[in-house]
Amino acid sequence: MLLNSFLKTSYPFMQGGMAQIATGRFAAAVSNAGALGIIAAGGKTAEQLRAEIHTLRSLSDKPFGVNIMLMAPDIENIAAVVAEEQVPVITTGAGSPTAFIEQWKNAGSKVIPVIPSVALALRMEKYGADAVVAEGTESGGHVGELTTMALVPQVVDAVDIPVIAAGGIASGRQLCAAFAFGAIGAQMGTALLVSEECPIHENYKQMLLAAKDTATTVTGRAKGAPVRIIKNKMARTYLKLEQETTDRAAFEELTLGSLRKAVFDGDEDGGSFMAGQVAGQLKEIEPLSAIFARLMEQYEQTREGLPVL
Ligand code: TUI
Repeated sequence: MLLNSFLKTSYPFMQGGMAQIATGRFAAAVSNAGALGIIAAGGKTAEQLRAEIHTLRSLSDKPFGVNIMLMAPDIENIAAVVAEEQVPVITTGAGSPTAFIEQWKNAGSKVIPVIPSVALALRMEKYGADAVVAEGTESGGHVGELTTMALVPQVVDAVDIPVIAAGGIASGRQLCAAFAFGAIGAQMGTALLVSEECPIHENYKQMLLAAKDTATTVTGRAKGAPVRIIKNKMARTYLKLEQETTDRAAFEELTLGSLRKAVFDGDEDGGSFMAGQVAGQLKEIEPLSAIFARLMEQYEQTREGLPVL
């Protein structure tokens, strides 16, 4: 079964979490354009999250999801809100959601943890996850070690639940590769940052359009909180800071704080501009509908052009 049948969307795409960026309004736009829009709970209080869910429901009657950032300090209350609101799809990141899966499934949600390894995929399957997103280190934000190319086929071989590919997907060719790896569809984040609908500061969009293939770096690897961001003054400061700070929570707060500077203020020196390695591919700002239509067209062309051996 492909992701569009699994999620009841038009396209086999879902949106990545994207803390501070993916509001109810943005997620509604993604869902209305035919993919699965996802509200990011990261950086929000439980009641702020509830308000975003209500905003989305006032703007779209399509399926949607909420992404739960598991390092959040108020995680118990956030987990309770998505259960109370009977959110159709719940994705999780930056940790293991095993403590919440049963609660969410009892509320009728599909639970789709985002994982960076086979071991975590197997654990999620055992605890009742409906599918997993296997996310390669090409992604923006909090990342694992393995590339999408190495990770996705190994996860597909290891589990019996559906696998969605993420990390390094922003074109129809990459979507085609995701299917070749055995995934049922793709999760995308970075590719959607340059949509007209995406509510990030204009400077953030311009940095993405100017980015080259090598524009991103990973901060925090040594401290167990690796985060891929665009190389700027902030990134260089971080790489230095992580040698001095050991407190993971302090690091997360700093990251989310500087993420706000990027998203809302467009602070090119002080902001933490999370982006995946596909940033170098992004060439223009388009409506979401045009991004999705282009991906499908490129996918068809790629498929037809594959060599028959
Ligand atoms: O979660 C993401 N991407 C994110 S979360 C985020 S907000 C944040 N910012 C700074 C510091 C921390 C969080 C920005 N981008 N992607 C999914 C993902 N999950 N990638 C890696 C993981 C992951 C890591 C460890 C999943 C599970 C895990 O489990 C460890 C364990 O065994 O508990």
